[in-house]
Amino acid sequence: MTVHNSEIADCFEKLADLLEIEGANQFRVRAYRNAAGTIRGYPRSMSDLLDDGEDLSELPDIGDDLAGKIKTIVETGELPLLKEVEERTPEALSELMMIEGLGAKKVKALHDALAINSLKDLERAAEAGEIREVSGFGEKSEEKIRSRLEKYSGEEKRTRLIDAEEVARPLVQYLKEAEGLKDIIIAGSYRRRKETVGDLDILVTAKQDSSVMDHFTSYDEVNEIDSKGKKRSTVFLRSGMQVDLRVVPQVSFGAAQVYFTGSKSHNIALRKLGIRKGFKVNEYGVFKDDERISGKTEKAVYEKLGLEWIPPELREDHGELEAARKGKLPQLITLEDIRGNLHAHTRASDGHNSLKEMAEAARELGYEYLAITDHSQRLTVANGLDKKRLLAQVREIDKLNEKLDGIVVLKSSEVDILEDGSLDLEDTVLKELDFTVCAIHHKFDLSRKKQTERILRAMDNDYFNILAHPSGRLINERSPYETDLEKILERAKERNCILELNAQPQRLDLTDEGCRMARELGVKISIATDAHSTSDLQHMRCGVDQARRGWLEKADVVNCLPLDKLMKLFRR
Ligand code: DGT
Ligand code: CA
Ligand code: CA
Repeated sequence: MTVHNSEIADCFEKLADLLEIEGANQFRVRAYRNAAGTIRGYPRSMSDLLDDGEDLSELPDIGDDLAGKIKTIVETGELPLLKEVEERTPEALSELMMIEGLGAKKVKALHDALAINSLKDLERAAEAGEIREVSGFGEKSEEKIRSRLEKYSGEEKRTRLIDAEEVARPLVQYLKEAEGLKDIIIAGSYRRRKETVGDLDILVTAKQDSSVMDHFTSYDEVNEIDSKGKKRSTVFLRSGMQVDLRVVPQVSFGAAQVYFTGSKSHNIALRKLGIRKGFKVNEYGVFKDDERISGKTEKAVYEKLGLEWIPPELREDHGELEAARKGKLPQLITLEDIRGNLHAHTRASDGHNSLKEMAEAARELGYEYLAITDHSQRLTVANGLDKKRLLAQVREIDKLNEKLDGIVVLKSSEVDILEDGSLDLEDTVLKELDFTVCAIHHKFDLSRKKQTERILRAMDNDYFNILAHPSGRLINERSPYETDLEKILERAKERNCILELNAQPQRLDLTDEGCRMARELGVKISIATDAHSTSDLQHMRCGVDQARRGWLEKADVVNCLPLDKLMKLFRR
């Protein structure tokens, strides 16, 4: 059994939640949360690092104590401290914190006043109108809780792509060891690089007498075998993830890849196109009068239908068939097109590494430039930089650039957009920067009209360059704040502003649809990692995946530009 990073992170997050509900020291709570953040999304698994004898206390935000706890979880699958805390404080309380608007204090208040210990209790109390009676709550907040509970329970549980990768990679590794296995591919939404996946759809080809099905169902992460057959089996893994494995004939491998990569609406459009041409299209091939005329490779299947091969990220029936027919598919951006990163933090605010460490790590990735965008003063929780500290950092970057070869560090700031749309730093400071990254970090619940106006007004500032994480959503955690994206894009176009596609795996903000809108309106995008540590710089690939789903080409993305061209773009 391998313990995944996401499980360790979940463990620490739960511990942080419960400790916070108990009213524990804020620093202690934050230490567990930060550690969870480092571990989730870390490019290598903690269990591998330990196997290689690495010192975990050298990871950002992990001290000796936490390193020891990680080791315990990896070795035993549990954390004794969490068990201990769970005995005092009902475990389900941490789930209540998943309801938007319920922080630790409110959860504790509800627990103390109404003995609410679970989502069920909360639902019952909200229905009975008891919540409004608790001090700190009112009719309005009760109503909010009720509607959010409804939304929460109605949501199907989907796994973030990065967490799915962590489950999928070792499974594929394992399956490859099966006797007689030939090809293997993960199809479905995973291959389309959707930001969340419902389940994994794995396709294999194998020799006649292959033991791949037995091998699959005896994987030690399998929790439950839902069905097992010669051609298809479905299991549930310990992580809760459903996995479908299909063994398909070699002659149909291409057709099966097309079919099971989907999306369903793409498949339906293909089938309709086939019918118009007198063909039957299914997971076994393309057929004319019951004779298979194609199916071995994806390319051959598309070709028979008069189409160029379509990249999986585009297979959503959003016009890709027509583009493929006319030979006008976009030349989708790739990770290799990226020349730099325009959003990164250092230890000066809430990052983990020094300026120099970040710059060297970016150089290691082959980048020409890295922008340091520590928070502006208002964000005290993130140790934001006031005017004096920012200007000192500017001088420090100038000095570093003189010494450093092979990469240029850009001077920037993640400037808070205040409620009235003004920026958190004066123009006299902003003019010392190469460009700005501006973002909303508070007052998420303004009306759509007010929130939109706030952003439009911010863009009127001549020093505004990039709108960071434009919707503020956190996948599976926080809904986007409400805005009129079209209006924002139109103003961005007018004012020469850029929108960010934040590549943090839990943000991926803009959405794929937002990217498409931006491209259509001619607004440029910055794909940026918002890195808080050197390892976070690796998340660029997650942003590129999302950009590809949004039809973006190299020319749409500002950090594909060489530095001189980029700097011209920033001058407004
Ligand atoms: P997910 O798992 O919810 O993230 O989304 P998918 O796209 O992976 O969907 P899934 O796992 O239900 O099925 C995998 C693929 O199989 C899907 O993308 C397209 C194909 N497929 C499934 N059901 C149908 C169907 O009823 N009609 C057609 N034409 N294709 C289907
Ligand atoms: Ca799927
Ligand atoms: Ca499936």
